[in-house]
Formats: sequence, structure tokens, C-alpha cells
Amino acid sequence: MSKVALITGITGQDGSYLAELLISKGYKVHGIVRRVALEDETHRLWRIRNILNDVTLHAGSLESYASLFNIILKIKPNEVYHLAAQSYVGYSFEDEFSTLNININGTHYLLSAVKEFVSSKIRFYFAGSSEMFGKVKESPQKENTPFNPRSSYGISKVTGFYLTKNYREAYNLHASSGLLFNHESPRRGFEFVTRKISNGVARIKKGLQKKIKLGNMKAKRDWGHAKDYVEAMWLMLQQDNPEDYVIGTGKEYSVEDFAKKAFSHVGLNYKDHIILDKNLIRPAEVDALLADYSKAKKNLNWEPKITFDELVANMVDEDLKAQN
Ligand code: G4F
Repeated sequence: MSKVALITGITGQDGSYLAELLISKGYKVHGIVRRVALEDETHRLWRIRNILNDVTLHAGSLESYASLFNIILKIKPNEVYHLAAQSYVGYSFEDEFSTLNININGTHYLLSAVKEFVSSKIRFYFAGSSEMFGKVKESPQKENTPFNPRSSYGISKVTGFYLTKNYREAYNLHASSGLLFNHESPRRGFEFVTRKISNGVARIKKGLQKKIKLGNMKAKRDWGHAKDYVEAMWLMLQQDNPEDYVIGTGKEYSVEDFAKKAFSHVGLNYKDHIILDKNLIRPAEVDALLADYSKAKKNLNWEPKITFDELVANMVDEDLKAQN
């Protein structure tokens, strides 16, 4: 019999890739969507437009325990992937109340609803983040590196991580957290720096725009491709024992490196097109993140397949196509 998976955040970058992966593995895939008319294929459903006939969408909200409970009661999932969140760090400085509320309470409600079905042995995945390491205490970061978050977003993810750990330890849930480092793709939201750059490069190349405004170009991140990372999420839930895993590439590049590579991919010099905008500099910055993913490699046999150069090229190429 097919396994049943429930994905929160199915309309996002990771949710859409994960849904495709699970469909390819024969799962029945369900997703929770908020306030979107389910027949509206043009708006927030653009990332899952191609698989709309293969997924079942349910109206629900992370703000409502009852809606989450009822969906779980109805579909009886084998696996729950909790990806939905206010995921933009920059925005979390403007509205920390919503960020904390949605990210912490949403995770708590979902865990609590899953716990009510503890005898069904539902497996649970929580989308943790390298932002939990924040102003890093050691480099590279691994599973036991102390957390030191720098934003309400990071704090919300630390709390979600501990909620997940506590439900695992106290109620015997098969619950794991992936501490995912930055992961990008042509489906990335336009507010994140990589997509802002790849989209800007494509528009500049086509003569639609002249400059890109950026904040801190010295910040370094460990950037991978989202397609590789959803595979790691699935692998975590296939293990006999629930555990937490760092997922990254083990290589770090600056925002400037990303911009340089993206512009040179279309034969342009980034220095001619980037403007520093001090308003985009965050009140508290995470300077550098670098993953040690050796535990995932050993236990899950997981490794990233797509390189940084391939990621940048993929994003710029897809944004060029979108301008046509
Ligand atoms: O692309 P970003 O906004 O991603 P950030 O803050 O690293 O967070 C992303 O990765 C996390 C995993 O580590 C996720 F948990 C989180 O949900 C999200 O997916 O910014 C990357 C860096 C920052 O240092 C930022 O200050 O780029 C710098 N930056 C410079 N100029 C900019 C800009 N970021 C944005 N978004 N826009 C700019 O113009």
C-alpha cells in the first residue's frame, strides 16, 4: 500500500521539490495551504502547478491547532514534513511577533496534533536551520555546535528544534530535525539574496534593469541546491532511529562570490551593476556559516550532488528563460 505524506509549506521551494520526490517514490502526497482558493493555479501554487493533479491540498493554518488535528485525523499520514514557516530572516527584524508566533506555535500545534496519534507511529520532520548557529561558536558547524541565534527567526528555529527533541524524548515520537544550511534553486523566493541576484542578472542582461541593490556582500554562506536537500529530509524519516542532522555542502562563499559568478555567467562584470544599499544591512548579521555534514554522510549515505557553480548557472539560466 502507498505511504501517505503530509507536507506543510507544500507551495514553497522545498515543499514543491519534496512533493515531487515523494510522488516519484509512490507516496500519496497531501499538503496544507492557507487562504488560497484551491482552484487558483496562478498565484501561490505556481511551484506545484505541474503536480496539482497528483497532490491533495487541504485548507488549514499553522495558527489553528484544530485545523491541523482534523487534517491528520482525515488522512492518517505515515510521514509529516513540517516545512511551513515565516522563513525570511530580514523580515523577522521587522515583525518578530509574527515570526515567533507562527514558527513556534505552529510547530508546537503540529507536534501536539501528531502526538494524539502516537500509536499510528507517524514520523515527523522539522525544518531546522543553520541560522540556529547564528554568530557561530565554532566552524564548521555540526550537530553538537552550540546555538547562538541572531534573529527572532533563528530563535524560533531553536525553539522548534527543542520542541521536536522534547516530543521525541517525552512522547516517543519518531521526530527528527534537519539543520539545513542555505539551499537555493530557480524556485527560490525573490526576497532571498541568491534569487535577487540571479533575477537581477537576467533582467540586466535583457536590458530591463541596470543595477542591483545589495546589503552586506561580505556575508558567507554554505549554499546548496534545494533538490539535493529534500532527499536528505526523506532519508531522515526512513531511519529506524529519529535523529538530528546537519545538511550542507562543506563549502562557503560570500554574497560577493555569488554575484561575481552569476554576472560572469552572462559575460558581465558584477562591479558595474551592484550598488551598496545600507538599508539592506541587518541590525544583527550572521557573518559566516559552514556545514560539517559528516553525520549525514555516514548514517544517511547522503551527499550534495549539485555544485555551487552548477547552482548559480541553473538559477541564472532559468531566470533568463523567464524573461523571454
Ligand atoms: O538570502 P538570505 O536572505 O538568506 P539567510 O538570511 O541566510 O536565510 C536563509 O537561509 C537560512 C539557512 O541558513 C534559512 F533558515 C532561512 O529561512 C533562509 O532560507 O541572506 C543571505 C545573506 C545575509 O547575510 C544577508 O545579509 O545575504 C545578505 N544580503 C546582502 N544583501 C542580502 C542582501 N540578503 C537579502 N535577502 N537581500 C539583499 O539584498
